[in-house]
Amino acid sequence: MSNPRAVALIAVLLAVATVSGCGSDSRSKVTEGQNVEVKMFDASFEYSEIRVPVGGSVTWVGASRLPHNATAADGSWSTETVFGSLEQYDGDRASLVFDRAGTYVFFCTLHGNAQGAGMSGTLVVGGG
Ligand SMILES: [Cu+2]
Repeated sequence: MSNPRAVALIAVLLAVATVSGCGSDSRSKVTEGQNVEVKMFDASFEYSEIRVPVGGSVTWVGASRLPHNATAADGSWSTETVFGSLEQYDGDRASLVFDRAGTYVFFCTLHGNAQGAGMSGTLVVGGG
């Protein structure tokens, strides 16, 4: 037996599920602005993609009981340079200003790696 209305409803539900799940996984969150703040949770950054203009800043905020940091995969910047340590705990803040356009993979040296696995993300400075 086949109920046409039930079949149509299921088709609609499948379409909604497909659209909402399309393109990026649930971890993919983007923030953009002149001065943005990014929390460092346990084993993930609040945003997986951060976009600032040239001259913009990112403030990295510890938001967990574990220590974290943000470090460029190419070694060009790290929260360590302003915070003095790779271990930012809950409430610890480190602000970096980015004066050079580029796309940087960043990661937490304690919970991710330079290949973009684990606790990591992408920073786009001056992206068009
Ligand atoms: Cu970490």
